[in-house]
Amino acid sequence: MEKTFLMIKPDAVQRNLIGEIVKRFEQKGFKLLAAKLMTIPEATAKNHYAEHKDKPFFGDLVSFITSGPVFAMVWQGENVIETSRTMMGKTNPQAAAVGTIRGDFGMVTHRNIIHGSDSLESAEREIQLFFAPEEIQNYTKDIDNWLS
Ligand code: RTP
Ligand code: MG
Repeated sequence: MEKTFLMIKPDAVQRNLIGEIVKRFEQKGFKLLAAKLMTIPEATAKNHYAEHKDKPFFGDLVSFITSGPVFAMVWQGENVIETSRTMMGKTNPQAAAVGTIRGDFGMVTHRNIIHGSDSLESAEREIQLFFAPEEIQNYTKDIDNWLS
Protein backbone atom coordinates (compact mmCIF):
# COMPACT_ATOMS: atom_id res chain seq x y z
CA MET A 1 0.00 0.00 0.00
CA GLU A 2 1.22 3.50 -0.89
CA LYS A 3 3.03 5.62 1.71
CA THR A 4 3.82 9.33 1.89
CA PHE A 5 5.89 11.69 3.98
CA LEU A 6 3.99 14.59 5.54
CA MET A 7 5.53 17.23 7.76
CA ILE A 8 3.80 19.87 9.85
CA LYS A 9 6.07 22.89 9.46
CA PRO A 10 7.42 25.11 12.30
CA ASP A 11 4.71 27.77 11.84
CA ALA A 12 1.91 25.25 12.39
CA VAL A 13 3.66 23.64 15.38
CA GLN A 14 3.95 27.11 16.96
CA ARG A 15 0.28 27.79 16.21
CA ASN A 16 -0.96 24.61 17.95
CA LEU A 17 -2.24 23.03 14.74
CA ILE A 18 -0.68 19.54 15.08
CA GLY A 19 -3.86 17.93 16.42
CA GLU A 20 -6.14 19.61 13.89
CA ILE A 21 -3.97 18.51 10.97
CA VAL A 22 -3.43 14.93 12.19
CA LYS A 23 -7.20 14.68 12.74
CA ARG A 24 -7.93 15.39 9.09
CA PHE A 25 -5.74 12.55 7.81
CA GLU A 26 -7.05 10.13 10.46
CA GLN A 27 -10.66 10.99 9.66
CA LYS A 28 -10.06 10.64 5.92
CA GLY A 29 -9.10 7.03 6.60
CA PHE A 30 -5.34 7.08 6.21
CA LYS A 31 -3.17 5.12 8.63
CA LEU A 32 -0.37 6.73 10.67
CA LEU A 33 2.78 4.60 10.50
CA ALA A 34 5.33 6.94 12.11
CA ALA A 35 5.52 10.37 13.76
CA LYS A 36 8.04 12.46 15.65
CA LEU A 37 8.58 16.02 16.81
CA MET A 38 12.07 17.03 15.73
CA THR A 39 14.28 19.95 14.80
CA ILE A 40 15.69 19.32 11.34
CA PRO A 41 19.50 19.52 11.01
CA GLU A 42 20.55 22.04 8.34
CA ALA A 43 22.13 19.36 6.14
CA THR A 44 18.92 17.30 6.19
CA ALA A 45 16.86 20.38 5.28
CA LYS A 46 19.15 21.13 2.32
CA ASN A 47 18.92 17.52 1.19
CA HIS A 48 15.13 17.43 1.61
CA TYR A 49 14.65 20.58 -0.50
CA ALA A 50 17.56 19.87 -2.92
CA GLU A 51 15.27 20.33 -5.94
CA HIS A 52 15.01 24.02 -5.01
CA LYS A 53 18.73 24.63 -4.35
CA ASP A 54 19.12 27.16 -7.18
CA LYS A 55 15.90 29.06 -6.43
CA PRO A 56 16.10 32.54 -4.87
CA PHE A 57 14.02 31.45 -1.87
CA PHE A 58 16.22 28.41 -1.00
CA GLY A 59 18.15 30.08 1.84
CA ASP A 60 14.99 31.44 3.47
CA LEU A 61 13.27 28.06 3.03
CA VAL A 62 16.09 26.20 4.80
CA SER A 63 16.19 28.84 7.59
CA PHE A 64 12.44 28.57 8.10
CA ILE A 65 12.22 24.79 8.12
CA THR A 66 15.10 24.52 10.64
CA SER A 67 13.86 27.41 12.82
CA GLY A 68 11.94 25.24 15.28
CA PRO A 69 10.42 21.80 15.70
CA VAL A 70 8.48 20.14 12.91
CA PHE A 71 6.13 17.16 13.25
CA ALA A 72 7.32 14.54 10.74
CA MET A 73 4.99 11.70 9.77
CA VAL A 74 4.56 8.70 7.51
CA TRP A 75 1.00 7.95 6.37
CA GLN A 76 -0.33 5.04 4.37
CA GLY A 77 -3.42 4.53 2.23
CA GLU A 78 -4.86 4.24 -1.23
CA ASN A 79 -3.49 7.04 -3.45
CA VAL A 80 -2.26 8.80 -0.29
CA ILE A 81 0.41 10.86 -2.10
CA GLU A 82 -2.00 12.65 -4.45
CA THR A 83 -4.93 12.76 -2.04
CA SER A 84 -2.90 14.29 0.78
CA ARG A 85 -1.64 16.98 -1.63
CA THR A 86 -5.28 17.73 -2.49
CA MET A 87 -6.09 17.94 1.23
CA MET A 88 -3.13 20.33 1.73
CA GLY A 89 -4.14 22.72 -1.06
CA LYS A 90 -2.02 24.88 -3.32
CA THR A 91 1.49 26.02 -2.29
CA ASN A 92 0.32 29.64 -1.93
CA PRO A 93 -2.30 29.61 0.86
CA GLN A 94 -4.02 32.62 -0.71
CA ALA A 95 -4.70 30.48 -3.80
CA ALA A 96 -5.54 27.33 -1.80
CA ALA A 97 -9.22 26.41 -1.65
CA VAL A 98 -11.14 26.90 1.56
CA GLY A 99 -11.49 23.47 3.14
CA THR A 100 -7.86 22.56 2.44
CA ILE A 101 -5.24 22.75 5.20
CA ARG A 102 -3.35 25.64 3.62
CA GLY A 103 -6.58 27.31 2.54
CA ASP A 104 -7.99 27.17 6.07
CA PHE A 105 -4.88 27.96 8.13
CA GLY A 106 -2.23 29.60 5.93
CA MET A 107 -1.64 33.23 4.96
CA VAL A 108 1.62 33.31 2.95
CA THR A 109 3.72 30.93 0.80
CA HIS A 110 6.80 31.07 3.02
CA ARG A 111 4.72 29.93 6.02
CA ASN A 112 2.43 27.40 4.41
CA ILE A 113 1.79 25.00 7.30
CA ILE A 114 2.56 21.58 5.83
CA HIS A 115 4.80 19.65 3.45
CA GLY A 116 3.76 16.58 1.48
CA SER A 117 5.72 14.39 -0.94
CA ASP A 118 4.78 15.10 -4.56
CA SER A 119 5.55 11.71 -6.20
CA LEU A 120 6.29 8.08 -5.42
CA GLU A 121 10.02 8.74 -5.83
CA SER A 122 10.04 11.73 -3.49
CA ALA A 123 7.92 9.86 -0.94
CA GLU A 124 10.43 6.98 -0.82
CA ARG A 125 13.37 9.39 -0.65
CA GLU A 126 11.85 11.61 2.05
CA ILE A 127 10.66 8.70 4.24
CA GLN A 128 14.22 7.31 4.20
CA LEU A 129 15.69 10.73 4.92
CA PHE A 130 13.59 11.29 8.05
CA PHE A 131 12.90 7.82 9.48
CA ALA A 132 14.92 4.69 10.26
CA PRO A 133 13.13 1.51 9.12
CA GLU A 134 12.47 0.46 12.74
CA GLU A 135 10.60 3.73 13.41
CA ILE A 136 7.93 2.83 10.82
CA GLN A 137 5.15 0.65 12.22
CA ASN A 138 3.52 -2.21 10.37
CA TYR A 139 0.16 -3.03 11.95
CA THR A 140 -3.46 -3.78 11.21
CA LYS A 141 -6.47 -1.99 12.67
CA ASP A 142 -9.44 -3.94 13.98
CA ILE A 143 -11.56 -1.41 15.86
CA ASP A 144 -14.17 -3.91 17.15
CA ASN A 145 -11.51 -5.62 19.27
CA TRP A 146 -10.62 -2.38 21.05
CA LEU A 147 -14.02 -1.06 22.15
CA SER A 148 -14.42 -3.17 25.28
P1 RTP B 1 6.32 21.51 -0.04
O1 RTP B 1 7.44 20.93 -0.88
O2 RTP B 1 6.83 22.27 1.16
O3 RTP B 1 5.30 20.48 0.29
O4 RTP B 1 5.52 22.60 -0.90
P2 RTP B 1 5.04 22.47 -2.39
O5 RTP B 1 5.43 21.14 -2.96
O6 RTP B 1 3.61 22.86 -2.42
O7 RTP B 1 5.87 23.63 -3.09
P3 RTP B 1 7.35 23.59 -3.70
O8 RTP B 1 7.29 24.17 -5.06
O9 RTP B 1 7.98 22.24 -3.53
O10 RTP B 1 8.10 24.62 -2.77
C1 RTP B 1 8.66 24.22 -1.55
C2 RTP B 1 8.42 25.28 -0.51
O11 RTP B 1 9.22 26.42 -0.83
C3 RTP B 1 8.53 27.59 -0.43
N1 RTP B 1 8.37 28.45 -1.58
N2 RTP B 1 8.58 29.72 -1.55
N3 RTP B 1 8.87 32.44 -2.26
C4 RTP B 1 8.43 31.58 -3.16
O12 RTP B 1 8.13 31.90 -4.27
C5 RTP B 1 8.32 30.18 -2.77
N4 RTP B 1 7.97 29.19 -3.56
C6 RTP B 1 7.99 28.08 -2.80
C7 RTP B 1 7.20 27.19 0.14
O13 RTP B 1 7.31 27.12 1.56
C8 RTP B 1 6.99 25.80 -0.44
O14 RTP B 1 6.17 25.02 0.39
MG1 MG C 1 7.38 20.35 -2.86
